[in-house]
Amino acid sequence: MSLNPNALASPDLAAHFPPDFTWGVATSAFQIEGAAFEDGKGESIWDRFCRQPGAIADASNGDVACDHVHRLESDLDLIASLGVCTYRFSVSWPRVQPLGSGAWNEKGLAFYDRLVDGLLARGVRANLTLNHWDLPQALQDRGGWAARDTVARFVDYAQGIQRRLGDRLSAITTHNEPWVIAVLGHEQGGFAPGIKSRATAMQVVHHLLLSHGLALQALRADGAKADLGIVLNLSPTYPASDKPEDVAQAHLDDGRSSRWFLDPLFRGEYPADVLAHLGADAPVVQAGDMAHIATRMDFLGINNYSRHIAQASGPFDVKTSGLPLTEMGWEVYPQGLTDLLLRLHRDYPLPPTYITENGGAFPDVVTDGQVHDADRTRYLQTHIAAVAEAMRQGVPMAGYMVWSLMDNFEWSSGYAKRFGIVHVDYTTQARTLKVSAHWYRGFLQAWRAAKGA
Ligand code: IFM
Repeated sequence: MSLNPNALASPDLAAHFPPDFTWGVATSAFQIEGAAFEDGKGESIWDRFCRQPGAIADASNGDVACDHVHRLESDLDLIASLGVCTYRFSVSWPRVQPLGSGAWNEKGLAFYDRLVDGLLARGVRANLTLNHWDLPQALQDRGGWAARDTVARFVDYAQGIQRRLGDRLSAITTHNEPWVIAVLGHEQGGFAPGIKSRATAMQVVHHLLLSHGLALQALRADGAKADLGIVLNLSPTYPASDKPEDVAQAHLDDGRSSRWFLDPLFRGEYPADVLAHLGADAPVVQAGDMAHIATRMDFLGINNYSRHIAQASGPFDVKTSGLPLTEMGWEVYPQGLTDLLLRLHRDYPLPPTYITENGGAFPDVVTDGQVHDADRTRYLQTHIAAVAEAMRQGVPMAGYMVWSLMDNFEWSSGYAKRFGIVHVDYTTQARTLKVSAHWYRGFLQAWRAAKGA
């Protein structure tokens, strides 16, 4: 990387980013909202999954989470205080359409009205994700994402949200991390809805991608004002050695986790090598589906946290380097983000591209009112520098969003893993800006100063 460590000081790093770059923080509905059974909200698959014994490490759930629904105004003030350009959040589908079809819940829609209006009133853009995993349980009872009918239900939901909020949104993301929904939720079963079938998982991918493409078409036909796209979780994959079998394994792993999504979205076809690998587990594809999936996107969102090192035999992921690991056991490797972006730019016709999530879980404690998260601060600095380097080499980067605004419910890990730049005390719901949040705010001030704003 050409940026030297001294360039990580805020003004030097900020100077690498153009005035129209979009800086943000991100969350998702289930992870922060709470109010899980209030004001007419329906049950989601995560509400149900959390109640399965052993599903969540600390046996917790999203019933209260960060109590965001009841603390909306002060949380909006918190977001604005950071000086970000945008706030990436998701809508809880069962909060606005409790059964996933038919009747809408006015109280749920009104909550998101207040959220969007509150952002705009504070000079922050609203970046909305339709599906960050909390599918209405009523739809799961009818087959969930494995059922083709859910595609039509999703398009209807997307249109309903745009009708209500679309005039005030800067971006609409269809799905967050379809790989996680499919593979962790339907192949490995460690996430909701807890199914363990590779064939089901691959059908789920297909229906997610199809519903994405059809939603984009429907939203545009309805006069979409917001930019439309999808968010993928992508990690660069490296072979553990230059042995041919490790190189082949890396190609296959990359195929299953990245090309399986990128090829249909950008080329209208599933990669032949992965199709052959899947055999009878490959999805059922109907005539015309692939063209719908490849509907032009206004942006691509990428969530990146680490890299993957592949080997033909032994554990799935190799941890050899001695580099620091986050609390999730994920290796800190910022160069991987530059490598990933360069590779995507080389292989696909990228639209404006955003890092929609990046950050780390570290064991933060409040001491004398302060959280000294030097690890996270360094993580953010080095990954932002990695984005700058990719831009310098020509990748069309348009924005960067920290995961996460605040500590929250980390899915099957419960509340023990803290990703926030704002600390949450779950007993009192007190929010405390960590040193990383102070750094990010100062960095954004430096960026604004550099652009003369
Ligand atoms: O918390 C999650 C988020 O919901 C999706 N992307 C990864 C994050 C950290 O695991």
